[in-house]
Amino acid sequence: MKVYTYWRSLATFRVRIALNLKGLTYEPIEVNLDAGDQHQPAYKNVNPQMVIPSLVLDDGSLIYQSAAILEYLDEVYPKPPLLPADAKGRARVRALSLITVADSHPLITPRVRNYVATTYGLDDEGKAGWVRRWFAQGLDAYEGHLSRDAATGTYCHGDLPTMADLCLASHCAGYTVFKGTLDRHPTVKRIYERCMADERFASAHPLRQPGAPKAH
Ligand SMILES: N[C@@H](CCC(=O)N[C@@H](CS)C(=O)NCC(=O)O)C(=O)O
Repeated sequence: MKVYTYWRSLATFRVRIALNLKGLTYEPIEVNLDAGDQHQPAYKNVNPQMVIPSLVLDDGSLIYQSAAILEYLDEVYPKPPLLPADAKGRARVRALSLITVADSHPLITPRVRNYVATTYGLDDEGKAGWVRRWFAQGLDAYEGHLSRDAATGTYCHGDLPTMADLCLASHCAGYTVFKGTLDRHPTVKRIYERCMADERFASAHPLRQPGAPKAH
């Protein structure tokens, strides 16, 4: 299978972790978001939404949207599972995942932050402030849920990583790349540190990908 990827893409970070957890190999194909490659016909023909990640299976089928890709991988390669066995647990893990996938991350993607910067005249620090503001609001939501729920364990849901941890890791990685700190979010911080101590998460981190800056 092929994965259209770029070092800084947080949605692709989620997918890279899942592929690592499942022990799957893939061919990475770079889409340089900073150069605008996502808008070129070569990629638009693959994914008309012009966003990454895209997963292309060996039979040529396209799977897109990171959450759909994670669920596809989990159904086809069930071990280790990314979702709990019970319906209530699955609802909780999906809900935690959607805090970043549906609510926070869409506000900070390059197309949105560049539009806001151009329209309202933000400089680089203004753009970073916009990004941190929405990530921080998502972190408040994560901390509120994770710190009070009995289902929270070593990871977001119990003592094994689930889809929620992949999403939380992408959220925290984005926040810290934009110079945010997790000091106000101790439960999130504990879980994120646990995730990143695992090489399957750590090696998928944006700053460990080819093309990433040495110091960011
Ligand atoms: N909801 C989508 C978001 C995809 C997305 O916006 N990806 C970003 C990179 S993380 C992208 O390709 N952005 C291109 C742009 O904003 O122009 C998913 O989870 O896959």
